Amino acid sequence: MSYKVTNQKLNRWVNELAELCQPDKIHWCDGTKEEYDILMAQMVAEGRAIPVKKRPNTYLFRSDPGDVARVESRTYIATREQAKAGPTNNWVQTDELKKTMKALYTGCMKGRTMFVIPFSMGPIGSPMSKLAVQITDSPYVVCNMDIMCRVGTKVIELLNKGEDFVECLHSVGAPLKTGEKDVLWPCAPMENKYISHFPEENAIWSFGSGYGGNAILGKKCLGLRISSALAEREGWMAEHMLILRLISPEGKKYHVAAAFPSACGKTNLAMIQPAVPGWKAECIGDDIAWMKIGPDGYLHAINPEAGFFGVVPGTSYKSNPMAMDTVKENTIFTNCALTDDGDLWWEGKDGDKPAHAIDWKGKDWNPSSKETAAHANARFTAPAAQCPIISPDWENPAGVPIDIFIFGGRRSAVVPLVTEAFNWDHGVFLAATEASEPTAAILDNVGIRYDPFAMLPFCGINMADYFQHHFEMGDKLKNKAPRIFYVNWFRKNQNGEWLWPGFGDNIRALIWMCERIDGKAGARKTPIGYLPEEKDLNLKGLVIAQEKIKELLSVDPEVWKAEIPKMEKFFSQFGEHLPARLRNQLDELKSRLK
Ligand code: O2Y
Ligand code: MN
Repeated sequence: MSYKVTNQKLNRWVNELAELCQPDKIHWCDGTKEEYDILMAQMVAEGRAIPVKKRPNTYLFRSDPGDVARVESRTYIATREQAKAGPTNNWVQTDELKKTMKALYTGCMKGRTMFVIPFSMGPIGSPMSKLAVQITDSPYVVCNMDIMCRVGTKVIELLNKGEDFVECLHSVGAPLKTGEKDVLWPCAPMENKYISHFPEENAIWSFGSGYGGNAILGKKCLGLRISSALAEREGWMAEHMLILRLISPEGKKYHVAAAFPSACGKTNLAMIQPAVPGWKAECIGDDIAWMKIGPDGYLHAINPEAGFFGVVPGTSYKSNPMAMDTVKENTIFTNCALTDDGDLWWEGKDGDKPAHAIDWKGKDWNPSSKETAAHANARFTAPAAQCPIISPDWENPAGVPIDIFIFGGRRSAVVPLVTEAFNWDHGVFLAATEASEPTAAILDNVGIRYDPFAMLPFCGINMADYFQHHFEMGDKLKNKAPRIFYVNWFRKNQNGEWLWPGFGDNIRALIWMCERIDGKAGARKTPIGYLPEEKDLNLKGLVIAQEKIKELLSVDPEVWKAEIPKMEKFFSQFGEHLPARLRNQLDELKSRLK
């Protein structure tokens, strides 16, 4: 250990867990480049990491085929009473889950090293940040955490001054017998995977998976599930939102926080290249926003993460040139294909398919292969600082003041391009009824999944309490609250063609939002909110048929009436717990549609 730890709670916790998990060694991480390089070199020597020749300091990992994504069915919120977790979470009583998991953790690190990772979510020392310590037996996780969080001795200095920390325990759940040869990607079978959260104790216990959000505990586990509980208790907001700064041709800055369910282009919007000349965008975060009311009364946001853990397939110079440039070096790729010339390939990358590659399972692949070369959830882990449009304020400890909240989903029909909420309560209702069509569906209109605030898999408290918390935040913010909008980039015409070009042209909807804030843009009142007329949108330079714009901005009350029973059914699961203000919003929508 290159530092002294005087935080007694931390020493006690690590000792207790060493006794339980029985690792061969304990390694206290310092987060330095030297440490990262040594761990990577070891993983290369063991055959776990493959250096990607064409990208400096970049490595490819291949996971176990049964350990490729977050597993919602194995993700738990454990509280003393079920009502605290609510109907949308997998609940297990705290003591019961601890008993089950302690049995699994007993001896689980035999033959392995226990790494202790002190880290900060958010700039170290910011009043909006949180300290945490992750214990893990995966060097792959250590290297990912190094990129995704702020790891190191500065965190230890704060802990030694007595600051508290969130306890994050992780094991791949694959102990080694004496002399047993390790597999390349150790993990436990599905029935032994547990991604467990104890929001009443600020603790995370993850077992059996080495992948992504299951193992990089700063991300969804702490960044959203534990933090949504902390935020409710402490009066702030932990949201599944990108943070973006837009700069108008006149140099005025607008800050946007946007929440979308998966596969709605969140990372693309976070790194947008505006198609309207004169407008610029800077990226502050692509996935999580922590927001507090500042001394000025406005809502200030920080990105608690230090890196991007982005989906690789579909990323290209057309869809997201800034992400492509971000991952040119110093990046960890997981489950992509390796080309014969020492680069990576994935479905949706620019250019021709390679004639031959090694797929994500390590097998020969060619364009006639039945399976994809990269896994659909293949990921890159890259430092945020490498993004060419990262904002100079992305690590500002005071955060940035948020002007605009955006919600949205992927809907081939019904939902217009952009809508403005009538007021905060109506905005909470729009967010609470955020919904998307499953992308795997080939046929349109096969059904929608409600994903309120894009938080369904990430809310560590009863979702009804989470809604109520948002109403109360609005009460505190009063006229300084962000204005709330809802977007749908994915509407199609009757022939199944996209109506809107998306990507850089999404700036046109964002410009309307900025102009609404400044009182410069018009709108018409509809039963579902304020919508722009064609003349209110900046469509200069966009070649688009007028009937497409008309359809994108249309609201059919009959079609919307058919949405009401679906919303009622979704809300009904919360019973009496549903905030009255949400019920009122639904009633008001009904009467506006009459
Ligand atoms: O698949 C995983 O392990 C992680 S899921 C994820 C990763 C980065 C950002 N967002 C998500 C998500 O599911 O929202
Ligand atoms: Mn996400």
